[in-house]
Amino acid sequence: MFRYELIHQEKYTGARLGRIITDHGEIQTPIFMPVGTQATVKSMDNADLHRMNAQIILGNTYHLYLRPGEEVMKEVGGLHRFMNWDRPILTDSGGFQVFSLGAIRKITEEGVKFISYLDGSRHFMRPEDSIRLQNVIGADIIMCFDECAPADADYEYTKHSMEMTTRWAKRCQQAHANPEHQALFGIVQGGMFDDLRRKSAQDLVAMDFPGYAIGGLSVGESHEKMYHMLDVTTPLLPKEKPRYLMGVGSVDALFEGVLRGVDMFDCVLQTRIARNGTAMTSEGKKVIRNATFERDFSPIDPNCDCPVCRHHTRAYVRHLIKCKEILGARLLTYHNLYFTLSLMEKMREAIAQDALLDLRTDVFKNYGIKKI
Ligand code: PRF
Ligand code: ZN
Repeated sequence: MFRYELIHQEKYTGARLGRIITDHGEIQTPIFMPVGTQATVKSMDNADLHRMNAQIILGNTYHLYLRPGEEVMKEVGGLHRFMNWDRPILTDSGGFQVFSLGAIRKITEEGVKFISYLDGSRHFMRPEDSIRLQNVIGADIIMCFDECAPADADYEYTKHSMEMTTRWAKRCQQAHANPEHQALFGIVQGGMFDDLRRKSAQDLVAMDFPGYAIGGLSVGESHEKMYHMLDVTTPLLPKEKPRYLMGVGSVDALFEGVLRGVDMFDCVLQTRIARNGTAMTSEGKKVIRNATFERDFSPIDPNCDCPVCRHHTRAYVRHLIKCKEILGARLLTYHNLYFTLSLMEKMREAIAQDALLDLRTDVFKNYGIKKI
């Protein structure tokens, strides 16, 4: 059932307009995927997500494995039923979360030993376990279990890590019990080394995955470095398959990724900064929590037509955030996601006209981003 269709490729850039077809419907690409780590996009319900036109959301195997656990997931029949979400879902494999959530860990060829962030209990996850869990969770797109090496890892460490990730990818492919309904993506690693990136991409492409992610970026390296690594990687990926840049979602990186041929993005930035009182607007990020906005009765973003901007003021949202009222976090989360999803829609419209560079010039100027 899973299929990617390339609709249009820009003449002078790598940008692609396309669509992904899954059992739970279509996704227009390039797309941003709101993150729903614990079977919820924090503070948003399904009606909110439909209203903002979220086409696909992301779940995390690591969190769902620890809570509510495999048995509950099995009994309810997967994450779609559990959440009552009927559009596409993608799950990350747990690899990255194990590394980013601290109290780990022994990484061996066999798998990863880690300590639960909930109760300190000991766990072991192998590539086969991640795939079994992702089969039970039942997302439309699932990810290989990988190691995301730190940005400052040396050549030898990164080489071994990348080669192990490729061996794990083979094991993931063999363990996958539901390839008819769940597309398993390979994840390119290789850190900040051109030759390791190329080798990773080549070996994974030879394994013929239905889609490819680019992992191990946005882990502390400069944006220039990240864009360079994308320049090295995306040209090696098959044109007829989707590409997903993991954990990236700032306005500048969304443009630069799309211009280099990336089709899918996810990031916790939008929802995380919302909860601490920051809005993404057409005029750049605004810390709505600041005193400047105490008597500002204009909308969060004058150029946004989301319900938050239509019905509420900066002063009101600031008040809610200051009082730690949960509605404050909710309103800003809605707006930030809406802002990002509309930006992706504008990008899709621009690509169809071979005009993404013009849109970038416009958006960057207003947002206050210097072109590099
Ligand atoms: N691997 C996986 N998930 C990820 C990453 C990765 O490298 C990143 C890196 N930015 C975010 N999420 N499996
Ligand atoms: Zn808005």
